[in-house]
Amino acid sequence: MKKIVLITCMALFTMVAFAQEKNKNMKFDVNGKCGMCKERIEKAALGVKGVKFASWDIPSHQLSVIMDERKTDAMKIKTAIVAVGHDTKELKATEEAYNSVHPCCKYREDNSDDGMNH
Ligand SMILES: [Cu+2]
Repeated sequence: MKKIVLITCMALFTMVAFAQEKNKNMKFDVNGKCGMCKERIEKAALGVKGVKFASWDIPSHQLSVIMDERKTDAMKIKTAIVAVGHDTKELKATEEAYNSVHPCCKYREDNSDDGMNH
């Protein structure tokens, strides 16, 4: 019986250690088009407490973040990003937030990658 308790404790400890990384690396899709979007997305992500690094790649639409999982989680970052008008896979920006982006950043109407024109 003691052994089972010990194993359970160790398993729990391991899970917690894995779940709460200080410098957790994450990548997820964020919709956008150009350098202005990049700035807006990164600024929004970095504005979330616990986010140490954010870099959005224009051609692949991938946002890479490094965050402290004890202070934040992916959902909080996504919430901040949709609040400035950029869609993620799980969360979509409201019409109001989307309409606040610059006209050249309207990624929903036109999916062409015109990042070079800005
Ligand atoms: Cu843009």
